[in-house]
Amino acid sequence: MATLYATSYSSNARKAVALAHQLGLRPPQLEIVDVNVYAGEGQSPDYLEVNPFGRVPALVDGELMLWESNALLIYLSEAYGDDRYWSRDAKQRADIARWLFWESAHFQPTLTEVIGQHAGHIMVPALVDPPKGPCDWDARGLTPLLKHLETRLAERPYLAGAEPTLADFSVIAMTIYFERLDFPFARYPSLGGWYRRVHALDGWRHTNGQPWRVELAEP
Ligand SMILES: N[C@@H](CCC(=O)N[C@@H](CS)C(=O)NCC(=O)O)C(=O)O
Repeated sequence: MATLYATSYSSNARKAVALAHQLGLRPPQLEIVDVNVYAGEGQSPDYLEVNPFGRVPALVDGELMLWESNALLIYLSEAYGDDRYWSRDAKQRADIARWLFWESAHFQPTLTEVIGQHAGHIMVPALVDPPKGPCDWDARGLTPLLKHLETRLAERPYLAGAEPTLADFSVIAMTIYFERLDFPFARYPSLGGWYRRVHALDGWRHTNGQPWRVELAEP
């Protein structure tokens, strides 16, 4: 039996919860344990044994203790998914891997800078001060990333081709805040179409239902 540590407030954790559900992983094969890192639960000595950085998600599977959400996606797909949503073809796999690295190194850090306080304040207002103004969706640094997504997704329905892959499960994660933060979907129609397609996948729909639904506080 494997254990996935997650919380619905975490976009990174929801990647792994969504993929696990999409792959058909259910208890007792995979138990999901809620660790509310925003209430300090990530800092408990027991949890720090699992992830020394006290963050979610993390996975324990026998001897393996794994953290970093995109590494979890690869592992779940290889260990339990027969490489579904990943690939056995070297070129296709490289393309998917490129998106995982890009998400972690560029897309997520840039978005965190631009919308982190807005999203944080909506989710955990007790911990995060209100932002000074609305999100700047034209912030320098973010626009080229969004434009590239738009161009890519005008050419194909999913990031790495005709079918959903780990690339989509990864890059979609930070977009869970987009609707609430008035993302200008009209300016990015292909990105918007992809957003709706990925959110309609069984795994992502699952993260929008209890107990994984993020209960957003009213602003
Ligand atoms: N690069 C890591 C980031 C993990 C991460 O920062 N998780 C956040 C939630 S999205 C967290 O646990 N934050 C709690 C904290 O910083 O103490 C990953 O992709 O798994």
